[in-house]
Amino acid sequence: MRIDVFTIFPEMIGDYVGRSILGRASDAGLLEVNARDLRAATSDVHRTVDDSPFGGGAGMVLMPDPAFAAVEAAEPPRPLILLDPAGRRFDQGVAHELAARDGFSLLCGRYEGVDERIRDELCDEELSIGDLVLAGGELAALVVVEAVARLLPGVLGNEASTDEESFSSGLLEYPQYTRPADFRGNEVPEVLRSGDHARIAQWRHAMAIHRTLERRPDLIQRRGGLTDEERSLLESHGLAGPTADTATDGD
Ligand code: JBZ
Repeated sequence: MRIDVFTIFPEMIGDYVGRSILGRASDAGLLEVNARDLRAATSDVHRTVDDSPFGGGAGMVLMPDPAFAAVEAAEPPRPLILLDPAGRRFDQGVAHELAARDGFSLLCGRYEGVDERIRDELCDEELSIGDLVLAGGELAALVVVEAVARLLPGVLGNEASTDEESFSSGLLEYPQYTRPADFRGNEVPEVLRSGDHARIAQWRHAMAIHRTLERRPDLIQRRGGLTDEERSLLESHGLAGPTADTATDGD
């Protein structure tokens, strides 16, 4: 898979990719991430990529010419996706969509935003990683690159990514413990030290459902609510089923 990232901070992208699981994926030939400098095609002495907005107002806007020139020179894999707060929300479903392609490209906004011609005429889609305010699209781009790359066969090392297929799909993770068995008086649950793998699996499943119900009831709703089996699993572990609050939409 080839991913081109257009940015005024190409070293940020290259550094993160090189220091993470993505670096190993690149070395293994599973992934090619090209960080492309939006200043590459500028010819003025200051290598200008931003200008003040027509109509006035605070801040600066990413100019169309450097962005168009950088993209036209690279002929990047499409779709070219603008990271922007106005974009479609990026989530695991979108990560799977992108992971199914041979490649795609990301354009990182900076300043107060990008010239509208970049959005309308250069980019194919827009994505946002969430309702939070960033100074630029670079961190959002890295979120997308990592979430997609870890879905590619071979990238995680374990071929058929276990978490995507097991009972846990759509649930939060169960509690994890490592040594020591007693840390400052807080003990690891007995079941995890029992060696009874069936019982451990049941406990983990129950805890995953319980935690999701408590913290992210919206995820339970999205899976279509609890099955009868899941309800009895909770009950057999002494865990409360959904309260009146979480059993309904909250309305
Ligand atoms: C994003 C100006 O550049 C920005 C600013 C905020 C922002 C992005 C780019 S991408 N927020 C998001 O994914 O929500």
